[in-house]
Amino acid sequence: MKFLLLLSALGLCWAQYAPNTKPGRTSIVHLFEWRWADIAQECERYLGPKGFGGVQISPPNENVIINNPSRPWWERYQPISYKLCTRSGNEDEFRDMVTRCNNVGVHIYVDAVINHMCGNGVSPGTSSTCGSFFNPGSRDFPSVPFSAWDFNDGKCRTSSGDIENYNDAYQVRDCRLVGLLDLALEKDYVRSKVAEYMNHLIDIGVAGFRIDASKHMWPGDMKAILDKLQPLNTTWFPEGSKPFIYQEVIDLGGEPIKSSDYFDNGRVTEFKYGAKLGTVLRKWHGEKMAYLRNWGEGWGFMPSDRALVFVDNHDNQRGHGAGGSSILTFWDPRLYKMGVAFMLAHPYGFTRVMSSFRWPRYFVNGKDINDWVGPPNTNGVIKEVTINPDTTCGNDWVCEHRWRQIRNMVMFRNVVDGELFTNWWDNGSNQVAFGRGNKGFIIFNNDDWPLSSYLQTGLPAGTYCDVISGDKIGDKCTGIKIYVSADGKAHFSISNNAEDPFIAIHAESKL
Ligand code: AAO
Repeated sequence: MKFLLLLSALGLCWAQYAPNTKPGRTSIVHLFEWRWADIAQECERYLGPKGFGGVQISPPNENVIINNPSRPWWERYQPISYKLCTRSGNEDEFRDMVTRCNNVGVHIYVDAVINHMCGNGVSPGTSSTCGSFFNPGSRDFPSVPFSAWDFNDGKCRTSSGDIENYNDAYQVRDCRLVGLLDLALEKDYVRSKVAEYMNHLIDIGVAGFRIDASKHMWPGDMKAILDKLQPLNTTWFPEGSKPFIYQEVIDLGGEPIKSSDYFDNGRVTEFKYGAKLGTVLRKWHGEKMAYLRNWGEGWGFMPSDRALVFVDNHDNQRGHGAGGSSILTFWDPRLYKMGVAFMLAHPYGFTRVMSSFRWPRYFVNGKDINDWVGPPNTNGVIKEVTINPDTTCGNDWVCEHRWRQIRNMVMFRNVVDGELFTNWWDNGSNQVAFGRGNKGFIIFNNDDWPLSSYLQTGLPAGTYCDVISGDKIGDKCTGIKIYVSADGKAHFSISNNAEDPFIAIHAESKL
């Protein structure tokens, strides 16, 4: 028993699996391509008060400036140095953001691009976000510094030097991902430079890292880097806290590299989650919501305590990465809200909400030829996130996290945290419901006919405000009211034509 207690205590302070969010805050939001100044304000004016646990930010280190096409979003995945200056802001603005967000209980998670530097074919010069010189041809990045010794050119055995076959794990780890210069992470010097960058961010006060392109690094090399990291800044975190680590590994099955290869280092992105959920909600391939009864490990997903889950990410919402056409995004708002609500209500995994910018999507032969378009900008300068009187965002920022249905489900997840998955009900088709202990209940109608059912909610008797159609404001409800009787049962009716064909109630939406 004592031994177990000791293990769990060690587990707590040395757990890179724990998201380091404040108690009662259970989700993070990816504010894709936002400026640091806007994130700082969003933490104070919205994310803190609404119960968000943290923000995944775009890569903060210096990247190449790409002018053809004009400033694509993906230029940020081509590092030039580890100086903190990008289109999102400089180091002072970064520090200000981290401090202000931490001070309102919202933590910052950095997208760490450490597998590679910029593309092999980029011209040498100083076209970089801090103006640092670099020469991809001679593998020279003097601002780090990295030189030809620090790349995997000698190790890769494909004729192009690029990854040509995902069925060969050596290629995937030792060759260039789409031509990106592959760092030799087996070298202690390279590991130390990467760790120095990450420790700088930890010093400033970040809470963890998304490790980009983890599939393309040997798990042992990554472990060696993580072993060099210092504990989190004690201004905001308990002494000895480890950074939260979640690794981007695309494992949809069928390739030799598995998510489980990376469990020792931290959590891993579960890409099956969004791909499958999209297929179910779209009712493709004979899928139906009734099959979601054993959602999670029962669907062949990784263990819940290793998973970072999301409905869409910055890649697969625009056809990059993996998942394919089933992925739900803000472009399909009705199904998207259902998908995000299902994710936030269900206990599986640690949840990340996507927050996007709108771009001029344009399909030619099924492919979006504008999939490269960068964030809203004026002559390359990222536009401010303006807030409209109705609390939505302007300047083409979509701000899914501010949609009432999504924002209120983030709160739902906080309220039901730790409660069991209970009271599952389905009609054998696409009408399903489930509860979380005696704290919350959600019901969906994705069938083409109305839903009308009298169901066990598990909740104490009372009148509850549906947080999907409205908000509880004081003792009033601006949406649908649900009456739970003494035996925990309540009647629900949901038209198949409802704007949002689902209802959610929880302990704090009780009137
Ligand atoms: C840009 C240009 C390139 C140019 C390059 C260098 O677009 O033409 O060669 O610069 O000059 C992002 C963009 C890239 C961009 C890059 C650098 O997406 O277009 O390249 O910045 O600017 C793989 C990786 C995964 C990666 C994903 C995009 O494994 O790590 O590709 N995601 C991260 C970031 C991403 C970023 C990078 C990495 C690079 O999130 O934003 O790239 O830092 C299979 C494999 C996957 C593989 C995909 C895509 O997936 O399994 O591992 O992801 O292919 O290549 C079915 C299968 C599924 C398969 C999928 C697609 O769904 O089941 O397994 O089909 O075939």
